[in-house]
Formats: sequence, structure tokens, C-alpha cells
Amino acid sequence: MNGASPVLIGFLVAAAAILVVMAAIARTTIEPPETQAVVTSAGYQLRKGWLWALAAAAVVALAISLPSFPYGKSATLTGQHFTVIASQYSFELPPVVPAGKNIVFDVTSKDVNHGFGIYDERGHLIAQVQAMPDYVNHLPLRFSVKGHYVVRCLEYCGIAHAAMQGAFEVR
Ligand SMILES: [Cu+2]
Repeated sequence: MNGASPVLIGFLVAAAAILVVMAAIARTTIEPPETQAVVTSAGYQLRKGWLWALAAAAVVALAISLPSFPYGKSATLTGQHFTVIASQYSFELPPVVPAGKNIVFDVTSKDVNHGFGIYDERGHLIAQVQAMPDYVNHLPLRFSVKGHYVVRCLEYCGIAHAAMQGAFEVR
């Protein structure tokens, strides 16, 4: 044995702290209880204080965050457009898209709903949009990292959905 482990020391410190708190709570029960009126009035005061504090915090949080709320604003669709057509069970993709430029994927489907999910070389999902029949979804993007990007279907579309993949290069 070469001394007590940090886990044991941590446990003993926490146990001692809990004992101190328990003893302090037990001491308060020695005094006769406060009357209901006193307790209720203090409780209502506390509750009112919390309500106003939370309301103020909510107003501040909304004022800070609402201006950058993305919904209701249309993204700018400037830049080179690339057509993406999904179908059971493959993607028609541009082989190469440019890095460092604004581009727009115009995504549609030949048959059923699919997902168009773009994964970078680390396997992170960086963007996705639905591929829908008779409808074109525009996905504006700007690739800052060159490389090989994999596309996976993100919506169950049939028996071979799990194998539905594509790829393109960013150069
Ligand atoms: Cu699918």
C-alpha cells in the first residue's frame, strides 16, 4: 500500500461535507417550527423574486439571440449552381465543386423522398437537405476545406437505403 487513493480521499471529503450539512439540518429541527403564515409569505416572496429574475433573463436572452435567428430569412442563392438528383439507390452528383466559392446545390429526386447528407473526410456531417420528387431544394454552401466528400442518404427510402452513397471532390 502506498497511501490512500485520490478516489478514497475524495469520497471521505464528500462524506464529511454531507455529514456537516445533515448535522446543520438536524440542528434546525431543535427549534419549534415557524408558523404557516411566516413560511407561506416567505415562499411567495421567493417565488415572485424568481419569476421576475427568470423573466428578465428570458428577455435578455431573446434580445441577444433573436437577431441571428435563421428562419424566415432566405439564404442568398448566388454562386455556381450544381444539380443533384437522387433516386433509388444512387446520387447523380457533380464530380468536382470549387473550394472557397459560394455554390448552390439544387437537389431533387426522381422517385421518392431521399436525404442529401454531405460528410467531410473526418466523417462529420457538414450539411444536409431533403431530396424530394417534383421539387428542388437549394442548399447554399461554401467549402473551405478541399478533399473527398461522401454523400449519404439520410431518409429511409427503400430496401437498399443503407447502401445509398455518392461522393465528389472539392478542389
Ligand atoms: Cu435512403
